[in-house]
Amino acid sequence: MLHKFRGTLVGALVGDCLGSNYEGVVGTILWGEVTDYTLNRIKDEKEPIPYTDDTAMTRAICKSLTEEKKYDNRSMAKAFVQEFYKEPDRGYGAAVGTVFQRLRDTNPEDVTLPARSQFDGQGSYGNGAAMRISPVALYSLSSSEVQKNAKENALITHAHINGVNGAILQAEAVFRSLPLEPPNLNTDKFIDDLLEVAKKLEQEYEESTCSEEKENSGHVSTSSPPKKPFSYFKKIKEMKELLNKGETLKPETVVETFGNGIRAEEAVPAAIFSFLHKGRVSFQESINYAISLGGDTDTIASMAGAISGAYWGMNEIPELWKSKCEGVEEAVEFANKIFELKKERKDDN
Ligand code: F2R
Ligand code: MG
Ligand code: MG
Ligand code: MG
Repeated sequence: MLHKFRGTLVGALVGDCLGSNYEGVVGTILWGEVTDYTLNRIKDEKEPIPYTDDTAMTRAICKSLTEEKKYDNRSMAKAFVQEFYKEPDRGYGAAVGTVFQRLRDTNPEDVTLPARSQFDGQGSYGNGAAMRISPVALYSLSSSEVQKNAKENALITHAHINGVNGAILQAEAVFRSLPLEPPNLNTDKFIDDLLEVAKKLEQEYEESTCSEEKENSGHVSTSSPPKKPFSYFKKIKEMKELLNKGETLKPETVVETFGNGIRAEEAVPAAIFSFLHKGRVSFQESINYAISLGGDTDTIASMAGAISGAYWGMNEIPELWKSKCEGVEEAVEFANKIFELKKERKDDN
């Protein structure tokens, strides 16, 4: 199992580093261009290929977990703030810096407060919570713990339900890949499990907004939750249909179906799809494929890399990528520590 913990964190890291070369490219990218970069041109890189905010925040989660030896949201918020002010130029989202500034300057008792005031009280729907969440999947002992910790973690920066649910589903995808034995991936089962999670999340949200409306009737509401959240359930169902068509899928069709943007509702399904469609072939294919979708390439490749790395394990990640990307050693060290921590937690239970 240790090689799968390492695979998860190093998989997320190499996806970020390699994908960042193309972040923001509009439209899909030719397969030959992607593979020429990831398998040939990077051989000439003299300096390590730098990681971006995706990895900086993943490392902050690892740091908090391994120092506290438990999940603690105040410590998580502190780790994000420290990491951001240490290296603010790692390519963070435009709005998330304001959250870190308010966390640092006001030190609120409730660390989710600054994020909740963004975007007229709706919060950010960016993919920044999902992109960093893989260590939470490694640390957690059960699916319900994955969901609880991922939600708490997301809320530090992303109050929008679509940002939160995206993080939960990404964490679940990593968690559910860990025990699988490659190469015979049962994609239908994998999707059905995620469908169940998405359905429950959407039902819970509907129930909570209904009871909030009842409580607020006659009062002026201070926040404005989105009335109809994005349905990850429907999108994952489309994923199943697309995969079962058995045709060669044009990347354009895939981008039309899922999108490839900075919104969690686009990037998370695109990453899960990249794993299910190409990740069953090899780790390498899932990264190259995720990048070829264009758009938010570092983040989609990083999330696909975390899921695929959890499935294939460290040994299946190309040596070239492990030797060229910045921060591989630290990712391995964090994986080792979280592995030990989880073992201790299992023994105590
Ligand atoms: N920021 C980037 N890429 C831009 C270019 C970086 C360049 N390489 C450089 O170095 O300068 N990438 C990173 O950001 C994404 C994660 O973003 P996150 O953490 O979710 O940030 P934020 O600011 O919360 O949300 C992103 C933007 O989405 C829009 N937005 C979010 N919620 C909204 C809402 N409710 N209403 C309207 N707009 C909303 C805003 O424009 C936010 O700034 C990853 O791709 C990571 O790699
Ligand atoms: Mg980034
Ligand atoms: Mg990105
Ligand atoms: Mg380093």
